[in-house]
Amino acid sequence: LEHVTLVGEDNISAKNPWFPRHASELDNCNHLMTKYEPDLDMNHPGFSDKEYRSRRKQIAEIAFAYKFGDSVPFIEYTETENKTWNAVFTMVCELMPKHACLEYRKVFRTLQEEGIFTPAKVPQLEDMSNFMKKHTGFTLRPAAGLLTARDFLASLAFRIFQSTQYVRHTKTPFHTPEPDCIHEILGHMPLLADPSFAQFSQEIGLASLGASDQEIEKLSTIYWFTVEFGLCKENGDTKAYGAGLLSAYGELLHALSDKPEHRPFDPAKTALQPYQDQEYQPVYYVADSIDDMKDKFRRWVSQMSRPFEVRFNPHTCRVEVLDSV
Ligand code: NLE
Ligand code: FE2
Repeated sequence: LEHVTLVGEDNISAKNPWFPRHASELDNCNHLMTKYEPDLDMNHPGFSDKEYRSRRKQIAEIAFAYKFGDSVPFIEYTETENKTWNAVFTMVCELMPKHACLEYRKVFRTLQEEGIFTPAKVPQLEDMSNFMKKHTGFTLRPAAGLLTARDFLASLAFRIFQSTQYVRHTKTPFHTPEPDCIHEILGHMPLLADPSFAQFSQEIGLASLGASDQEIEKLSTIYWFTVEFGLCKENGDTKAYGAGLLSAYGELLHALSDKPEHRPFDPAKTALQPYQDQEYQPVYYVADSIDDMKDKFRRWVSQMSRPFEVRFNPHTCRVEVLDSV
């Protein structure tokens, strides 16, 4: 950009939806999708478990009360919750060396060495947040459940990841359709502590600010097939980098078997692929590498039709809006 002028709050066209300009405004970006709430979904493993439902409520209250700048409240996880963590963690430790991408394996080891990843206890979000902050500047804020794509993506623009804090039902340790903190911690957080992956995550967030509903749909589809369910090549082998695979061993093995279809990652096509979140995916997209995926995404996203550009100022935690002249 050669000539840019900063655009004030009022000067963005009314056609572009509101978006947060400062990280503190993420306090307003916590709208939930209710489809998987254990209270509302009869198929949820916690539907008939009163104790589980009240525990979920209790932990959701923490997220609703949270304000920007607070540290993430400590949760004393129960014996049952720690047992569920232990089952998933043990499985991931077994499969990860062979099936996870290099970037993931590297951070995973560091988390073990620092005593944050242990078999016995669900890690605290505050400890995870401090760890990520040291490596990439990403931090966490607690979320009560599955957020709308617009709210969730907006937070990434500020290098903030909205993370659930409750644990999946103990009946279904190896796969759940909704996010829970085991998925966030084992699936997402190691890669958010990788500089290149963190950069990609922020860029998809920046692209979402003020975008139309249609563009948000495309960006969340790309997010789905990369950050959640992405595969990549590594020395001729196929590895997983998607969080929904790394936190669910059943789907990890399915994804790497010859059952589903593998297609090369191509943002223009991937962005239009319909998906569902109830069952294992029938289609996965394979990138040559995480860096290659990031380059292809950048090229594709630069053609998006927003009439302004945004850039994040890390000193002020503010997103600056630039009018291209
Ligand atoms: N299926 C994943 C798991 O069980 O960890 C969660 C996916 C959330 C999109
Ligand atoms: Fe996720």
